[in-house]
Amino acid sequence: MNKLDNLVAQAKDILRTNDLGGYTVPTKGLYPFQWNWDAGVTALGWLYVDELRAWTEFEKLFEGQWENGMVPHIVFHQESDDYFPGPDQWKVEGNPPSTSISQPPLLATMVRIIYEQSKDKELAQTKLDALMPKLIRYHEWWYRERDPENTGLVSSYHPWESGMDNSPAWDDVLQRVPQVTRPYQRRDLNHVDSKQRPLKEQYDRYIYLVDFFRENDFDYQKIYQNCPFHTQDISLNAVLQRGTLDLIHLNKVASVAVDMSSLEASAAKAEEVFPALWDAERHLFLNRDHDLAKTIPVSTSGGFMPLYSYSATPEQAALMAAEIKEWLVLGPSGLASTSPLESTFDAKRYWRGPSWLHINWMIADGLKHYGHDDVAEQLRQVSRAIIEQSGYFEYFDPITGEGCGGKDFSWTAAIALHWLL
Ligand code: 9WN
Repeated sequence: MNKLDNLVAQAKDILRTNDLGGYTVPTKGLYPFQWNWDAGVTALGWLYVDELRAWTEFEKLFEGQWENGMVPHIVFHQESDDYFPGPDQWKVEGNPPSTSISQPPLLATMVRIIYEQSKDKELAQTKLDALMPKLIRYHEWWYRERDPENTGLVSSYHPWESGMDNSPAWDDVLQRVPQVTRPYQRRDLNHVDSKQRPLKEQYDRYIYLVDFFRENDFDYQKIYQNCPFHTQDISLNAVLQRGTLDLIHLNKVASVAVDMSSLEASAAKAEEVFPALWDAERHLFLNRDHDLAKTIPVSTSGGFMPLYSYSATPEQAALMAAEIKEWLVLGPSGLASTSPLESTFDAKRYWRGPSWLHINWMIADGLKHYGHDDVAEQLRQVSRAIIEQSGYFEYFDPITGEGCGGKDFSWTAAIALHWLL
């Protein structure tokens, strides 16, 4: 087998191994359940293995959708002692059990890609038609419950909701969250070197928030008013924006078209407020601290995500493309999750430095949209080089390309099948 065939075979094997029967775990051991944005990216990989299976990934995730439309960040399809905090900590009633927070909503965009690229068009139409009402309810939930004052930006209440858990962007806001005093036992450190994971001090605050949601009966109004962690995450808002635009498009090809005026209005409102998050000196967009009503001055890869949602001006896109090229000089093995120039940069610690393949792909997709094909291709080449060098790890040291975190990782394998091989 040549090198390429070997990489393809390995990636497909990873999806099959991590398949627990209709849903794919991110990696065995470390993450034994179905995660929201992982499921979206992983479905894209299944497209190259088994189209029907790609659609099942979404259907399984939506089994966890709440009455109010929310799609949880984890759906606990079966029990496992490998992960903390599990369903006994969240205490959400429902079958299957789930968490009470969500994750960056990239499902609609992944559904669109799979719908357009699948070969079995009849299957795709049937599956799309069934998924549309669920996707619409999910997006409506974001705007209704997470932006109740119609500011144009949705709120996040937990670093886990950003999917970029220990990003230095959240450090100051997280300091306002008390540390739990009750004992608990982390399980992630049984699987991964502690130098590549969040600190205990951060976990103490993550767990406080889990208790806070439960003690506030998961009531969105109480949480909006009182949650000590309250951010407006630029990356999540960009993912939502792109998803809504894709959903509006999908409504035109679905067998039954519905009134999308409310989602159209939400997308238009977001377009109005994104410019306020642009930082003219850093050449990227910033996250926002809701309670202090100001932007958070930390440069993260999430700040480039408005490329992916088509929310930047051509001038801003050109400045971001140039900035990305500079980051790649300092960290040549994929786009660093935190700027290598930030004092908080840490090449191996999770979202404080390492590069993540699905982020590289989304940003490259945005760069292409704005005509920066050269930088998009550079991101593709460096991403390809790290899997050749290190295999399908969860994330990679952006300076050395060393694989970090969990190995045989589903979304890394999926993005490789879709974008790199
Ligand atoms: C908490 C599954 C998830 C990803 C996140 C990543 C990590 C979980 C954890 O793993 O988060 O949700 O326990 O560390 O940060 O982006 O979805 O792969």
